[in-house]
Amino acid sequence: MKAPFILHIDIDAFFAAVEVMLKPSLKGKPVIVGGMPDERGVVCTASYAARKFGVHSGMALRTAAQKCPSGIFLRGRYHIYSQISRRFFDFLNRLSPGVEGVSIDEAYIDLRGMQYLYPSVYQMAQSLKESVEKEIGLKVSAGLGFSKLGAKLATEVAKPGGFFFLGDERTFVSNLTLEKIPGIGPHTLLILQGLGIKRVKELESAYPSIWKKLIGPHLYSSSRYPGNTQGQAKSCSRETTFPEDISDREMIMSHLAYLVDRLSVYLIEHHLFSGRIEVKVRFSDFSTFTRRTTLEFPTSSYQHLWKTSLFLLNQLLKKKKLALRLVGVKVEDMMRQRDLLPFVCLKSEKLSHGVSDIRKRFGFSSIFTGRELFLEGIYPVEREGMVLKTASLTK
Ligand code: TTP
Ligand code: MG
Repeated sequence: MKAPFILHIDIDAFFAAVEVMLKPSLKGKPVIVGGMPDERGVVCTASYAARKFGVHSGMALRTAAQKCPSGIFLRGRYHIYSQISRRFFDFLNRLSPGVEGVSIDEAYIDLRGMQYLYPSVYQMAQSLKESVEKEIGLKVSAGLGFSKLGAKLATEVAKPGGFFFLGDERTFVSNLTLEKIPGIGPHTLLILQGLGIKRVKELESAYPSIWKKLIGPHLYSSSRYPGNTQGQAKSCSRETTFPEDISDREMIMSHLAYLVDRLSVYLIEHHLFSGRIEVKVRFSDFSTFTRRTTLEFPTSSYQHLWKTSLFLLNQLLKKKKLALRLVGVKVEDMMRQRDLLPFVCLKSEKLSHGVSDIRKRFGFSSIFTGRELFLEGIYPVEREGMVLKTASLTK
């Protein structure tokens, strides 16, 4: 089958684009989502108009304000972004049985078998891109490829708003620097750079066996097709930078409890169970540590996730005697309910599902744990949750 059958789609400037859709007077303006210019915390995303000033995701809000004094800063409304993300994935899942979610606004779609409905695979890809845009009301970029890597790299070329096909993926990839290749971590990168290797083609000629291991599978193995994960992300995380550094352990625990609660709701809503959990802390000197563990059994229950996160947090807090700047939590190794029937009757699992049903009817904030209530005095409480300083929905 010698045709490019993998489509990668990524929503342009996602959070900022949603804000513009909801308030069209922001169109073409430098919109920066993440918080106010004088606040701590980082930019979640910026509109393309703001990017022209050098603003990007992850940049400190204060730096963004210096670079772009005319920026329109917004805190972000995460429940709206997740609703739109759900619509995006529901739509993709109706198009193809092979959809692999990469993050909140990004997915691979397996087009095999659908080509008979269109005059060519290119027209099919373009037409699907347009139908996604129509469905969600936002511009997306799309890349067509023989492999997931090729499709994703094509999307990067297509951004913003375009559609692209690399053609000869192997040649394109061989000209890239190594850090562009997913799966080559900082450690490997450092070793290879130490050997004087910067580009993929240098690796291929000097160490063909390493090239075969690191790059080959991306381009040629059967795993180059999107897995049938029905739009399910491989991991999901929630983190927040505090308005001020916190040394009070109870208060740190309350923040973590809230983030764990949000993750539990995410898992329940998506009929997923998590096999692993990771807690992250950043101390006031910006040093960052993470600790992860395999859960006793896959779960979506708040109680189980919380118990393990608290254990990990306590270990992390021993690292330094400093106040904390950020706390975060991530669930990984997610699996679907149907693979786990023996576990789903557990009492705490049922309790979390019950809480989730109440929240569906009356809003997230209709029910909180006692520990979460500590946060009420600090953050505004809206129907769909508390408005933390930076509740980023990361990959
Ligand atoms: P991206 O797809 O990486 O970025 P984007 O959609 O804003 O812009 P583009 O794809 O056009 O380059 O991430 C999707 C959303 O995830 C983004 O709108 C905001 C959120 N996000 C964070 O909250 N923190 C981050 O560090 C990143 C990279 C993204
Ligand atoms: Mg995007």
